[in-house]
Parts: sequence; C-alpha cells; structure tokens
Amino acid sequence: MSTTATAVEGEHHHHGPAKGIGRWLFATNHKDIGTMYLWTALAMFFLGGAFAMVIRMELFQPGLQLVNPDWFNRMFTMHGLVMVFGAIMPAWVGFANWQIPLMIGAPDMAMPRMNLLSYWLLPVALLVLVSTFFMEGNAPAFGWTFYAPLSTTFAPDTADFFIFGVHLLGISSIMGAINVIATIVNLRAPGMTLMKMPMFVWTWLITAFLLIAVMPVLAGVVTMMLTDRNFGTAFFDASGGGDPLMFQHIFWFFGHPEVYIMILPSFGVVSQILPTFARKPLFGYASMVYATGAIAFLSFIVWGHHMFATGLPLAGELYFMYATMLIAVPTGVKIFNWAATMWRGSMTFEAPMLFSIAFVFLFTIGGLTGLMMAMGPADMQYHSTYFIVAHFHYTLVPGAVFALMAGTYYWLPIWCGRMYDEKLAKIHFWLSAISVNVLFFPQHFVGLAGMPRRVPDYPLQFADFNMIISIGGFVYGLSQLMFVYIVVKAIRSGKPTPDQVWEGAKGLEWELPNPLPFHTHTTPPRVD
Ligand code: CU1
Repeated sequence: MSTTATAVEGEHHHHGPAKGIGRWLFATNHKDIGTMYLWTALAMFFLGGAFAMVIRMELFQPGLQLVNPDWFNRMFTMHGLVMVFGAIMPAWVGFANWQIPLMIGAPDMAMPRMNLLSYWLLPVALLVLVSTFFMEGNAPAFGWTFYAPLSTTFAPDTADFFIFGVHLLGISSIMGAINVIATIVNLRAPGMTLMKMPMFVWTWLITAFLLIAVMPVLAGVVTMMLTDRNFGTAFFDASGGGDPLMFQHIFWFFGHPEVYIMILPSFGVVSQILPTFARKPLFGYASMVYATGAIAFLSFIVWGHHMFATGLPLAGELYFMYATMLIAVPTGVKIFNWAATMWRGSMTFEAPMLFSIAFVFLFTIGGLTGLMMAMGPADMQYHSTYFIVAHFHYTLVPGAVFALMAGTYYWLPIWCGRMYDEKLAKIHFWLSAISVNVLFFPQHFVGLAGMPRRVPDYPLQFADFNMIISIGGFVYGLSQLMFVYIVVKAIRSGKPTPDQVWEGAKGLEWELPNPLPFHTHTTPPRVD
C-alpha cells in the first residue's frame, strides 16, 4: 500500500519527542495538550481573579475610591468572560485531554492535530479579548451577557474585537467537543462498553454534545451583532423592525446550557472521587448517567427563566417556571446518589474528598436558590440583585472551581508522577471553604435587601455586609496562590507516586494504571 512509505517517512520526522519550546508548539500528545490547557486555565483564573479583586476593593466601602463607573463595568465584564471562557471551560478541556484517553484505554485523542489547533486558538482568542484594554474605546463594558442594544448601538469599536474573540473561542470549543465525541465513540478499549465508562467520561460525552449544540448559537448571535453594528441590519434594533428581546432569547438558548457545560464535568469528577474515599462503588451508576442526560436535555428548554422580568406572556412564564423546576428532579437523584455512596462507607478525608464533599453541600445551596429564582413572581424581586450573583457564584465557585481543585489533587499524582503535600492541601481546602462562604453567603442577604448587581457604589445600609464580603474575597483569592505553590512543589519535589495512588481506589473498576511518567508518549506511530 502506498501509505506504508509515508508512514515510515513520517516516523523519521517524529524521532522522539520534540525538544524545548517545539515540544509545546507542535504537541499532538493528549497529555502535553492537556497540560497546556490546564496551565492556560490557571493563568486565566488568576487574571479573572484579579478583576474580581478590583471589584471587591471598589465595593469594600461605599463611595467611589478605586475606579470610575466605566472601569467598574469593564472589570465585571472581563471577569465573567475570562472566568467562563478562559478559566473554567479550558480547565475542563484540559481534564478531558488528560483523563478521557487514559480512562477508556485509548492511545490518544482521535484527532491529535485538530486537538493542537483547538488549543492554540484559545490563547489567541483570549489575547484578542484582553488586548481591547489597550485599544481606543477600551475593553467592553456590557457584561458577560452583552445584551443588545448596549453591545450593538452603544458599544465602542472594540466590541468588534470582542465578537472576533468569541468566534475564535467557539471554533476552539467545537473542535474540542468533536474530538471528545470521536475519541469516546471510536477509541474505547475492547470491553469498555458505554455503560461501563467512568462517570467523568460520561459527563464529558454529554457536555461535548451540549457544546456542539450551543456554541454555533453563540456564534450566530455575535454574528447578528456584527452585522447590526457594521452592515446596517437591525436584528436587535426596534427602529429597523428588529427586537432587542430576541437577543436575550438567542443568548440564553446558548447561555443556560453553557452553565451545564461548566458543571457536568464537575458532576463527573465528584462521582469518581467520592467512591474512592468512601471505599464503595458509586451508588446508582445507571441513574447517574440518565440523570446527566436528563439535565442536559432540560437545559435546552428553560432559557426563559432568565427573562421573567421582561414581561413574558403568562403561558410562557408558567411553562418556563415548571420546566426549570423539573431540573431539580435529576439533580436530586444525583445528590441522593452521592450521599448514598458515602453512606456507611469507610471514609477518609484527603484533599480531593474534602473538596468533593464541600462541592456536594455548597453546589446544593446554589441549586436551592436556583429553585427559588425559578418561581417567576418571586424572581421579579430577585432579578438583577446580588441574590442572583450569590446564586450563580455558588454553582460556579464551590461548584465548578471546587470540583476542578478536587480533580487536580486527585489526578495530579498521575499527571506529574509525584504526590502533592497533603497537609498544605488540607489548609488550602479549609481556607477556601471558609472564605468562599464569607464571600458569597452574605451576597444573598444584600441581594434580598435590594442591592442591585453591577453597581460600583451602594447606600450605607449595605456597608457592613459588603466589607465582610470583600474580606472573604481577598482571603479566597490569596488562598488560591497556595494552590499554585502546592502544585509547583509537587511537580518539582513531590514524593514519587506509589503504584497505588489512592488506596481506596483498589478494586474499583475505574482504577487507573499508574504511575504514568509525565513525559511518556503513549501515542503509537501515526500511519496517516
Ligand atoms: Cu438558566
């Protein structure tokens, strides 16, 4: 066959792993690409965190002291965009790259070079987004939801760079999702049937379908913005026959599933970790799979709950209310299963377990406030207050971020072949768990008392709580520096990972073969 010669020739070009920077620039190995995703996400976590620190410093006391209102708007806009698209989503893609091939017994991702392209589009897109700070007109200030007409008629020219950045991020995400699906569908080891797959793989498979379904919707809405802004269309402009509310419908058709894109992999990670440290198999595996699928399906048909205050028709409001409340059913199944997994288990409380247990408790708080907001008439009161901010930060910080921390401590020994310092990790956990509640719990109170979100200043009555919130924010932010220290320390001087990383994983079917040296290239020679 004619491909044989090419294959042999190809081998010459791939004689051993590339050295120096080339190893990273031209990486096609799922581990190297996963590593790049994870470091990029961590850097963006701190950039988004820096914006959050500015926000909390400004709100530390009433009155304007640090930034003017325009800068404040830029800060919360970029905070949201960087955290969602730069930190949480790429971090999960990093996890997917590292873990999915290992967990299903695949040699690599199905399309290694597309994988490389997916990755490199990411820093380019983030650079496009962040470089708007240095352009005339300055960075976008229309919130991460960039509602029209604020983002169309009333935004500076840098909004076009924002649109370009979102397109690039979308292409990167879609290609990443295609790769995940192709890998799981085609490259499972013999015997790895779908219903034997580890929960992390299942949740990522479903996440990938969500991404493919809604990232084009996001691309569509920013394209409509682009043509509204530059080519005389009036999709969102009532004076030209359009409708600004249509923006919200399209945006939230993307936006609500997007929330689950960030949280489903968390469900997967926690479903791996709880059994290991409870020394029991996951309770209700099949129901976990079906619950994940049900949540994903429901996520497409509830977007109107973001729009109760726009004056939906009564029938529409009732529909979105009941559909949204339905999500509590599969979510309840999951929480029950996690509790039942721990029930009468012989639990130990290493850092991954601590973060996972905190996830179960604190994500549930976010779920319950979500249920409160799902009630249309009540939402008219909560709408656009700090109560909303409290709600979604509970789902995304002690939700997604805690699961990312749990997963990192759990799998770092496999990723770098070395153990982290358990004592420091426990301190990191307790600092994070306490400060995250000091940071976000009182936001429920100021929200219910009527403090609006996205404001740089507030009346005196909110001063005490805001100071407490800010202190919680500073402690939480500083504590995450400890995480970097622990990870770097493990990589540089951690004890070598033992044959059995987690004693509790013994006998559980998703136990991984290890230790896998950091620089091992398991990819077989390519024959394309
Ligand atoms: Cu939603």
